Amino acid sequence: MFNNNLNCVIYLFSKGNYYLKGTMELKIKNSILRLEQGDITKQTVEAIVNAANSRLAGGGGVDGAIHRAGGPKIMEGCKKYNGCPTGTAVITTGGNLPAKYVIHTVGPVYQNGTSGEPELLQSAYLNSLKIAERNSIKIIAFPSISTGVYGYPIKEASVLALEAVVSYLKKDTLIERVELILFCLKDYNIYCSALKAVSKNSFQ
Ligand code: AR6
Repeated sequence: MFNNNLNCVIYLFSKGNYYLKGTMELKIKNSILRLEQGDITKQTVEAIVNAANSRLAGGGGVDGAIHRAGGPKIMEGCKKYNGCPTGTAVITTGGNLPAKYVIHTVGPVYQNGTSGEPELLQSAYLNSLKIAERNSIKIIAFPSISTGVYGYPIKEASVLALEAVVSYLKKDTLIERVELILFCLKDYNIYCSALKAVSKNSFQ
């Protein structure tokens, strides 16, 4: 996919097939948005984002995995904050993780989709990107926020997530690469379909 004004390109790997395990990239001005299947705790990026809860108390899912892999320094960092309201974000060390920082954000618990969840979900992505930018972080990886324990339907959440990231990268930003790390192939494929739709709507 190509657009002269925005230099929008999707590079496909894995034998040119969208639906095989692989990587999909969209170039947006000077930045790259990348989709990848994998474990976020293993990413060699400057910051990974945690799908936390508003008490920053640790938990299951990706939150549990990040605290386990990164060690107690991350919780020490969390305790310096008085929680993190839904849609906002805070930053701590990455402890023993390959990533130097963890940005903790809190997505909404899905109720019916008409209780402000879309706006709160997009705020979680946007506020994480703003904190990254304020800390001169150029490469950041997100999990699929709210689509596990918090029950957000992933087809809707993926479009909202990618719309938020694309809109951010369309502005002047020093962030060079944003990665969405999807834990399973099914989720990765859903995000690939969403990226095709979002890139079409955003760049036509
Ligand atoms: N790497 C990448 N993605 C992962 C990993 C991983 N290692 N592990 C899980 N996921 P969830 P939420 C995916 O439940 O819905 C916690 O208890 C997972 O497959 O982690 O925002 C917190 O403390 C799913 O697609 O986050 C909160 O209480 C996605 O991460 C609550 O869960 C998000 O699932 C937050 O719920």
